[in-house]
Order: sequence, then structure tokens, then C-alpha cells
Amino acid sequence: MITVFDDRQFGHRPVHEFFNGALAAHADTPARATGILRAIGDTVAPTDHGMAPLAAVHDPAYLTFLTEAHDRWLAAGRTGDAIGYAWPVVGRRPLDLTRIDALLGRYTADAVTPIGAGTWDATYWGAQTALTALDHVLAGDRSAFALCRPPGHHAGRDYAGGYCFLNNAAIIAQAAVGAGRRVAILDVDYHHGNGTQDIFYDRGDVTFVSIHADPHTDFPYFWGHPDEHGAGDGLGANHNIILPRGTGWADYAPALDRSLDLIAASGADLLVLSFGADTYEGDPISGFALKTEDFATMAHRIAATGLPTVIVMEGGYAVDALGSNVATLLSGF
Ligand code: SP5
Ligand code: ZN
Repeated sequence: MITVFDDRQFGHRPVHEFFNGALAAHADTPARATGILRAIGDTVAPTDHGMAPLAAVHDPAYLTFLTEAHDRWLAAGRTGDAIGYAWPVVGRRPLDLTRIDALLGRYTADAVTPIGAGTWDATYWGAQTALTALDHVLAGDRSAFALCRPPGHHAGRDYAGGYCFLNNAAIIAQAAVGAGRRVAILDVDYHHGNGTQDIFYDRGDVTFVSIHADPHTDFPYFWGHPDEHGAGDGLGANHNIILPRGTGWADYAPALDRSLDLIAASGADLLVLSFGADTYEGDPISGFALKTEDFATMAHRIAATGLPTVIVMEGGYAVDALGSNVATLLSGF
């Protein structure tokens, strides 16, 4: 299987995130990508598909914000990463916001997703990485791996969050729909893919299934509950399966089988797999207990659907084990 990667993704180097009321070392380190690259070997560079496939999913004003945010931060006399501190919770209405702190409040969902000097380039080439992996599958490859960093599944149409800026899985799902395919997205990151859910919530042409930690205990808290079924044309095309902290393979496997049944019933002919390795037992910020070999079993079961699959990297923070966890998953396809 081909792996797509672009070095410019190393330019995203967030220093801090808020954690338990203080600044802590950011979990999305460039070393995550290094570890994966070391374990899987050769990669191909993405081709540039431009802004159009990004703008098919994201709000143009949000894309402009992402391209300008760090420059605006510097122009305001700040140093380091741009990070918000005020969010418009009540009485929201469209306003002509100009101050960087107001824009950060408008277009970010939390204080764990700082924007640095290299963030736009990194996330732009991450999205191109995913689009190029999709090209390989549309051209007939059985599967392809997009080594995206930063991840994408917490980013919505007009907001960043959860370490994510551009929703790579949503961008390629939309591009695949444009190519005439019927798409399902399976999200197996430890955290709910709230951005992906949000983007397709009222659409029936893209099925979204996510297996994740209970939002009562885990980020992103406000979304991912089992009663979020979709709306309008999308009613019945959104499925959230929650599992308690401590879940190991014995209880994860039935949730995966149920997910794959839902995807088979959707009539999809192409699968986007949002893959987070933060379900691993050794993950420092998560609470499931999958073992490295479980990722091979996970892949076997997904591959048994026969669906052409684009695998998109999401989370996974046990840096020393990340390479072998990803390589083990890929070996199962
Ligand atoms: C893509 C993805 O997996 N995003 C996860 C975002 C979860 N952020 C909330 C948990 C924060 C815990 N951070 C601890 C950092 C200590 N260095
Ligand atoms: Zn995650």
C-alpha cells in the first residue's frame, strides 16, 4: 500500500496546550510523524489540488482566518503560537471581527489547538496528502494511507479544535462524492470525530460511523452521544458508538462489527477510515486498552468488507509505539 506524506507537515510545532488549568507540553509533536515514517519506510509526495476541494467543505472566511491568523497574532505584538482565550457562547450574531483574539474565539473551539507560523502550510499539505491518497484509490488501488499531521476529525466547516484545522477525512469524502462515489466514513480514533459529524450531519449521501470514548468522560464532551442520529436528509446516516474507559479488544470488536454492518447497509462503495492509534493501551491522553496486535485484527475485519479504503491519520500520542501500531494496522490491509 502506498503512503503519502509531505515534509511541510513538520512545520506545525505547537508548544503548549491548556491542560488541567495550566499550560502543558502539546501532545501533537512532530515526532509522531517521524515515528510513523521510521516504521513504514517509503512514501510518495502529494500533488497540489489547490484550494477548491478545501473550500468544498470549509467556510471561505474560516480558510482566510487560518491563512492569516499567525500573521495577525504577530502584528498584534505577540510571540509564539496564537491561542484564543474568549469564546462567543451566548447571543451569537454575525459580527465584523478584526482583533485576533476575537477571531480566535470565533474560529476555534478550545485552547488546545494553537496556530503557529508553520501551521497553515502543514495543514494545507496534510489535506493535499489525503487528496492524493484518494487519487490512488479512485485509480484502482485497494487502499492507500494518508499520513496527515496535524489530524483533522475535530475540525468543522468553520472551526479548528482538538489539534485539528482542516478536516482531511471530510475533504476527501466530499471529493469522492464529486467523483461519483458513495462514501462511508468510519472513525476509530479514541475521540469522537465531531467535526466530521458536523460537516455531514444533514446529508444522507455520506454515512458517518464513529466508535469512541463516552463524551461524558472525554473530549470533545459536547458531541458524540449515541442519540445524535443526523438531521433532515441525514437522519439515520450518523452513528455514534460509545465505549467506557478501560475497553479492550474483547469489547471493542463487537462495536467494530456493528459499525461495519451499518456501513454495509449504507450501500457505500468507498470507505474513508479516520484512524487514530490513541485507542492503544499505552496512550498518554486516552483510556482504551487495545494492544498493538489488535490493530492487525481491526484491519482484517475492515478489509473483509471489500471496500476500497483511504486510511487517514488522526490521533495517537504514545510516540514510542506509534510507528509499530500504524505499521501493524497497515499490514492488515
Ligand atoms: C485528533 C485527536 O486525537 N485530538 C485529541 C484532542 C484531545 N485533547 C484533549 C485532551 C488533552 C490532554 N492533553 C494532555 C497534554 C499533556 N502534555
Ligand atoms: Zn483522538
